[in-house]
Amino acid sequence: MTRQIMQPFPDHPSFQGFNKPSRVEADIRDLEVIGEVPSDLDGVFFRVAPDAQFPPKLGTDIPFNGDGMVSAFRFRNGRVDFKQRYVRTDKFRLERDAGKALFGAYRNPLDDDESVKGEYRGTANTNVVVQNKKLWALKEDSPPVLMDPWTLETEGYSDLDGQMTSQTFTAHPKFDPNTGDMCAFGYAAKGLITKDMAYYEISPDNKIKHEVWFELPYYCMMHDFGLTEDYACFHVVPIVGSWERLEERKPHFGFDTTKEVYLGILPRRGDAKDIRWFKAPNCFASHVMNAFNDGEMVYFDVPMARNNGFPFFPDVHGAPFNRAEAAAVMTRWAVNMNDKSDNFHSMTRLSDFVGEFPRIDDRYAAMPYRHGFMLAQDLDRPLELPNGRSMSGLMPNLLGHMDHATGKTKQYFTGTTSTLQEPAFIPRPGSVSEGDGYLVAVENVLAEHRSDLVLFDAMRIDEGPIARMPLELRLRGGLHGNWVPASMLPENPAA
Ligand code: V55
Ligand code: FE
Repeated sequence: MTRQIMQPFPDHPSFQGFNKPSRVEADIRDLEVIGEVPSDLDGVFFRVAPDAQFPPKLGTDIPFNGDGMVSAFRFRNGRVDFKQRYVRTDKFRLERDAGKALFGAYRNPLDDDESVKGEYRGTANTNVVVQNKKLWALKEDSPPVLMDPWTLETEGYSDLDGQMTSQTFTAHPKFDPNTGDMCAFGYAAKGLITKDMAYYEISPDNKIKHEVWFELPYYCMMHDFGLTEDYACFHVVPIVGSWERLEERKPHFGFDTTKEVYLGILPRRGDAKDIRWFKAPNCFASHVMNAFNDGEMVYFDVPMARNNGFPFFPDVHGAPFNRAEAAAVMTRWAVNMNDKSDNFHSMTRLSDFVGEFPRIDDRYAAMPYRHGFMLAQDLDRPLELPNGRSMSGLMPNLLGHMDHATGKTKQYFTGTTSTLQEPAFIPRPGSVSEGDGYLVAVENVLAEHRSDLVLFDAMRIDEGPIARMPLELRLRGGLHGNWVPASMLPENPAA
C-alpha cells in the first residue's frame, strides 16, 4: 500500500503560527542555563501537550483532540536534559500505520473510519502523573496509558490488571499526601454520554482500595474534582453533551446557561447513598486549586466565571462567545454537610487575578493551605502578536501567587510578546513548610517561535526566574504537568 502524501494542516489559528503541530520527538543533553538551577534538585518535570500527528480527518477539529506529546525535563546536579516523545496510543499507532487520520471529531466516533470502530479513541494529551513507578498519560475519555518514565516508551492502556471497570479515567487524579493513594474518577464510565461516575482510591502499589459508583444529575464534562481529608467533591457545570449533538455533527460539548450548577459531596469512606448534591446558580468553573474540610464545612477553590470558558464548545442556545463573561477569578465555594437546605453556604472571591490553571504545593493537597499559584492575564497589557492565540483563548502573561492567609499577591509579567503555560511546584529538598520551593513552567517566547523553561523561587516570583533554559524548539501550548522527585521513579538504567 502506498502512503498518502502528507496534507497541510488546516488554515486555522489553532493549527497555525505558534500552535502549528510540531511533531518533534527530541533529546537534548544539557540545556543552556541562564542563571542557576539548584544542584540539589533531583527529579523530572513532566508535561504533555496536544500535537496532532496528522491533519484532522474532517478538515478541522478542536484543539483538545491533538495527539499527546510528552516532554520530560530531567534535573540533576544543576543540569537539565530534555526528552520529548509522542504517546503511542492505539489511535496514534493505527493512524501512523495508515499514514493519515482515521478517527473523526473530538469524542464523536460517528465519522471514524470503519477499520478503527471499537478502538480506544483517546489521545493521552491532558496530564502526566507518576504512580507505582510508571508515567500515566491521561485523557478523560479513556483509561490511562502507561509509559516508562525514563525512556518515554509507551506500554499501552491499563485497567490495573482487570481491577478497573470504568471505561474512562480522569486526567486530574489527586494524591492523598498522608497515604500516597491516588484518588480519581471516571465519568461516562459505562460508555459515551452516560451519567455514570466511578470513584476510585488506589494505593501506591495499584490496588483499588475503595470504589463507589453513582449517577450525575445530568451528563456534562467532569474535568476535575476536589479532594479533602473526608470528602470527594464533584462540580457539575453545564458543559453538556448528547447523542443528538453527535448525530448533528456539533462539537461534543456545548454550554447551557439555563442549567443549575451542583457540587456533589461524597464522604470518602461512604457510599453512593451518602452523596449530597448542593445547588448553585449557573456559572462556569473547570480546574480546582485545592479543597479542604473543617468538620462538616467543605471548602472548594476554583477559578469561576459567569459564563462559558471554551469558545469551541459554543452556547447550546446560540449565544455568541462572551469574552468578558468568560473571565475567571479564584473563588472559594463552601457547603455545610449539616445544612438542611441544598444551597451553598457561601461563595467568596479570593483574588483579582483573571485566569486559570491553578496550582498549589501538592504536599498540602486536600488540607487547609495558604499558597496558591495560577496563570493570569493582565488585560491592560495585551499581547502584541496576532499569532499568539492559545487553545482556550486565554493568553496568560502573568504568573500569579496568592497568599490566602494575608490576601496579598505577587506576580511575574512575561512582557507583551510571550505567554506562559501551567506551572508546577517543586518542593525544596529537605523542606516541609508550605510554599518552600520552586515553580517551573514553560514560557512561550512567541516573538521568536521558541520555548524556554523557567524556574522561580516560589515565594519570590515577582523577582523573575532564577534560571531560564532556552530550548531552541517550540513547545505547543500544553495542558498539565508535574514535578516528580527521582525517589518516586524506578532506577534509571541509563544513569
Ligand atoms: C480539557 C482538556 C481536554 C479535554 C477536556 O479543560 C477538558 C480542559 C486536552 O483535553 O479533553
Ligand atoms: Fe485540566
